[in-house]
Amino acid sequence: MTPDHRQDAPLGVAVVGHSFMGRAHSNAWRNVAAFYPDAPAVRRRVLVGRDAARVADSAAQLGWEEAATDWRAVLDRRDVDVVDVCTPGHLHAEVAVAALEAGKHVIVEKPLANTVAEAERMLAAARRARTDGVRAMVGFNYRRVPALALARELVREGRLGTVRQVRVSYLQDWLVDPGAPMTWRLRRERAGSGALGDLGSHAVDQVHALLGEPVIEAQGRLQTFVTERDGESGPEPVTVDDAAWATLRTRSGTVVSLEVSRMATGRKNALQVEVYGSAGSLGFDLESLNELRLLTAEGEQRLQGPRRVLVTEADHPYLDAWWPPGHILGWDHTFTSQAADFLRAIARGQDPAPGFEEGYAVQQVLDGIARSADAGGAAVSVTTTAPTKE
Ligand code: SOE
Repeated sequence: MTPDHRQDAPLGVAVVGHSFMGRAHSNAWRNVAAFYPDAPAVRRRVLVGRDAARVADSAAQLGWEEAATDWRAVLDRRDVDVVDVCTPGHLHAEVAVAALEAGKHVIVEKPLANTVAEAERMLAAARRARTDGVRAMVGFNYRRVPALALARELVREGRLGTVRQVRVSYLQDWLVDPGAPMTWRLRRERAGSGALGDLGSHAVDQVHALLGEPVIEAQGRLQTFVTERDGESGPEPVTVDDAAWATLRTRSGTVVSLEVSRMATGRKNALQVEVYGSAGSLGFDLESLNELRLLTAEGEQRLQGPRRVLVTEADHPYLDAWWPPGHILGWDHTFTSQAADFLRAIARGQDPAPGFEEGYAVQQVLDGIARSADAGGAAVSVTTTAPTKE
């Protein structure tokens, strides 16, 4: 039985960053105790941002006890046990490494880092901290979509037979308009890459999670369709990709076709996954996130065909925490379930999944895709195992 940790002192949480992801994570920290009462209790101690007035407003609106502007000072606080990094990518390594060195459990929004070198430093810090019981996790929240968690179970149980092909795409359209303004997400020094890191990281993590084996080879292509956008003081160069394509090969020989874009007109938030095996197939689309399309070759051939499984039963992953069958979940629930899994891992003294090892592996694949694109699409080897020396 899951132990009840409610009698222990609540864990103090700090979130660094209060834009889109900071809000999504704040919502999770607010709801986690109500829906996952077996997880350790939390206190929402402090929300951190650069602008004192704006972060104070956000903290009040989102229900934080305090607001602060200096994340380093927050790391000195004894009443903060968990640091949740929701900043733009260029700050992930600095904040996460310092937080781990201060003995805080750390969760970092995806992608883990902007570069492999940063990811390596973060992983080394997480490994050192692990020896003191400090835990580190990457926020690949789509692992907590019940339908995708079920898909993973089915693949791992061998229900689809030998998996030969995977198609994974993540399509959005918020950059279709060339008049859409410049943001940090379009600056290499802030974001590391464009659609590749932002959306491709989720796609690659799903491949690793579903198949349970690493990608070992990549061929890639990157495209920037609109090369200049209006910034605060005039036009600025866009220094990241708008879209990326890749063919990946996993260790056992599964071939993956990957496509990500922020310029796919009409696609709002379409993470689509299709897995084709020798005995069946499945399909998922985040825009209908409670559904899995499943084909298992059972019974008479003339009656076979893909069927829609509504993944809302109490024995589907994560559903016992939420609503009765058919009362569907949304995008925000994944963050609450993620927070619950992180807290339980802390309480049990176990490493959460995905940890920094898995975040590092994704970073290596993204780097392989970019290296291949630089080399005109040539196949490049990808090593997803982190170096053991620190
Ligand atoms: C923006 O493209 C974004 O918010 C990503 O950064 C998230 O990870 C994804 O869940 C939704 O889209």
